[in-house]
Amino acid sequence: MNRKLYIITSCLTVVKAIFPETSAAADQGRKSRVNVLFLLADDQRADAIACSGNNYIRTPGIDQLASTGVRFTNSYIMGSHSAAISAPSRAMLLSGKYLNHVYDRLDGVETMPAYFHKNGYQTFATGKWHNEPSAFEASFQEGENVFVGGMCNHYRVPCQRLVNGMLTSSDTLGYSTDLFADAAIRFLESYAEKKPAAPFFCYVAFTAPHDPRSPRQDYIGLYPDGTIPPPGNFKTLHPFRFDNMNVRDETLAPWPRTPEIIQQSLSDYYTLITHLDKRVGDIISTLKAKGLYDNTIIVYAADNGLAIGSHGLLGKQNLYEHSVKVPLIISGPGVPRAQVRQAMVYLCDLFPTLANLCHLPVPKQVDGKCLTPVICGKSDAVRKSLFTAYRNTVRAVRTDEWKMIVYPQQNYIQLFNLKKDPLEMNNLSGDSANKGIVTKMTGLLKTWLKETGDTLDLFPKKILPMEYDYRKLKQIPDAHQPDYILKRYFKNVDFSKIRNNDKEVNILPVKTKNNQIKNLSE
Ligand SMILES: [Ca+2]
Repeated sequence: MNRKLYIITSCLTVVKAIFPETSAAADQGRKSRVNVLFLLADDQRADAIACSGNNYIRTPGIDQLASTGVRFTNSYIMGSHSAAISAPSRAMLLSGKYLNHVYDRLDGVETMPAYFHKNGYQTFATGKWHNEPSAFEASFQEGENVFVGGMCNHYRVPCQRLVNGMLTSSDTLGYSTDLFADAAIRFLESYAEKKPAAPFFCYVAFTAPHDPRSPRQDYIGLYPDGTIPPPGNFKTLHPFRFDNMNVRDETLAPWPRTPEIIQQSLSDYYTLITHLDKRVGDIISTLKAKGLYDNTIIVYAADNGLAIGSHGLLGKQNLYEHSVKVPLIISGPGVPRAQVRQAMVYLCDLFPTLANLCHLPVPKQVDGKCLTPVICGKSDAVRKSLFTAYRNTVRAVRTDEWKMIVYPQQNYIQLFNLKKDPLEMNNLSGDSANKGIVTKMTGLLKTWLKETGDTLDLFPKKILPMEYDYRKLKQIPDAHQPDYILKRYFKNVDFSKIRNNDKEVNILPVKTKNNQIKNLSE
């Protein structure tokens, strides 16, 4: 026995002699330790769940979760420094830090699962990991069907397993949502069988409903084309140029967008979500069947939203509400049932919140705020305004009532009254009556820039044009797109010129310890 271990053991012996612990008390102590099941969707809009008021999508599993917990209607990501939103979004979620304090780099950062493990938790993960593989290895003790990367063909997911602290290759085949749900269920069943003293932190990161929006074969047609209306803020084209109008997500349908192609996209998108919802229900059923449900906090969230026809856009590389707002539901011990909260929150608030709900010390190194007072109804808010950022091209700030989006490179401002105009259709910035509001919002924005270490110049000397020619934009499918997608959304594209007839190159390279991952996509 080494000296350090001997001292610890000796101390424990002394403590036990002074405070004898009955086995019943020990059992009770174990029972009071709360488990965490963290369910994360990829690219799911906040309004793409039925309980948000969406009358077209069917999500009974997620709705059930909301009816047993607290649903947040104003939960956000802070944004991204690159077009690959998911990597910084997850880094912020897992570190509890603001965008410019972590970017997409988790190496050397104490992540939420690592913190829980340090505090006696058994940690497990399955699904997407869009940060350094070495950070995954440092964060979890067990991992099955782990996909390291940004996106994949849902039928061709290169899965890895965590063995002895290192990610190894694995030959698993199946549809992504099922691979990850089944791995989570196997973990929960095994945990229930072994009955370990340690509570669990189980992280399940789905790749749905991220594109390719190709549903599992038997789900195709669940929402027939044309049955879901385009979003209320549908436009055929975005009205002005900003950032890169030809960014990868925007190439998934031709320009100008038509109501028909957006309706098709929504049919596929909702189908992926309903499949995901079914498997979320299966995971929660497993918790119940194994007697773990009553002692488990369940979180359901997504890493970012999506435009999918709103404002003439398809992707999440913008700061409109549909792209930065995400679903967020929390249920379990200490959380009231069937409540809705309107407080403005970030996903990075979840690290201190979950630590608090699990009776762990709130970590000191985080920027996020503990939401427990809001969850319990003791407070209405944790912040008075909320800031979002996209690359070096867009910044936004919102309050309960107003939202201002600025495009410094175009010297252009949008001002929306979110209470009267939640779809951000009516830009009021030019109205002289709103001059004071623009001044106030600009002041708030500057404060946020300072607080988050954002050095963007809001007033650059060089101003770029707002006009653009949509006919010059090009649809270029990447290697992840299966035939189902090519036939539906890339009808006029000559694949022979851009893909070298190599449609099968859609397996991402397996990464090993200390390899830097490449942001293959969003
Ligand atoms: Ca995403």
